[in-house]
Amino acid sequence: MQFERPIPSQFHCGKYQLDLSRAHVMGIVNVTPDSFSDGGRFASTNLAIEYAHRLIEEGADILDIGGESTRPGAIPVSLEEELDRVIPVIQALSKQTSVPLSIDTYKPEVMRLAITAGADIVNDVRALQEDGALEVVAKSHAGVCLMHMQGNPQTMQIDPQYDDVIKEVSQFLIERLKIAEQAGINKERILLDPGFGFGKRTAHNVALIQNLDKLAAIGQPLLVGLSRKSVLGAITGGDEQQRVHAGLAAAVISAMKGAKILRVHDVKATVDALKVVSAIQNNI
Ligand code: 8Y4
Repeated sequence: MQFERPIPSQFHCGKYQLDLSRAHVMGIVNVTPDSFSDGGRFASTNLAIEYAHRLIEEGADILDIGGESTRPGAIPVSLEEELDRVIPVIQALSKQTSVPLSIDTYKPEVMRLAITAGADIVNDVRALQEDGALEVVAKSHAGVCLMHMQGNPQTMQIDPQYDDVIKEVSQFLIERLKIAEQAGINKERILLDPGFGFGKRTAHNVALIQNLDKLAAIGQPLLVGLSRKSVLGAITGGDEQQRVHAGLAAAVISAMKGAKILRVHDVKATVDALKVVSAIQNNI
């Protein structure tokens, strides 16, 4: 029996070109006062930078830097606050490191200033639907991840409904891909993401994992974020800290169904697990 045939692909993002013949690990760096210290801006900036270096040592291929939580029900932060959180971190890391840096934001002004500060990828849970977002990315050389979400982070988990979740998610992603290309963003710069947990019930998330190969067949590299998410808790019964092993299973299944970038908290464990996938997929 043979595994899913890999689509050879390169991902162009800023000053980097990633060879996606193996799955890559995107490590999550949250720059929020609550996830770090209460010792003021300087302290949280330095803690985020230190944490980023640790993830690189653990084998992260990409770092995803975010200043606003997109968890269900999370409180939005102002543009100024978001910029104050993420820009100094991106500026420092782009000088200190040689891994692509991703900015997790839906705000065009954050995208623009992050790219100027050295960000290579825009990770947008709103798939460039905010006014001006397409133009900011089109004018740059940054890569972009277009993610599916039903509703908005405040209300998306209240009562998600689909007739056919696979069809609806793929139609949305195909439409946003077309619009991004028409705006002048080259295919080589575009990742697609089903957006696990973003306006989806457990059954929707499970159906999307089962059918990830159908989304991969759209032809763009897939980014998958399942790390520590509630679907894993629904399956195993664990709280967030107890979802690491479940997350590894999900990362391995995703990679075997064609996902090219795994957005994770637990970098070292995921890097090891994906080495096994790569060895099997490439007959090593
Ligand atoms: C426990 C831990 C429970 C984390 C929920 C969460 C994705 C993403 C997020 C994703 C892309 C999160 C910014 C939500 N998820 N970006 N961002 N894809 N592209 N929740 O799946 O991690 S934040």
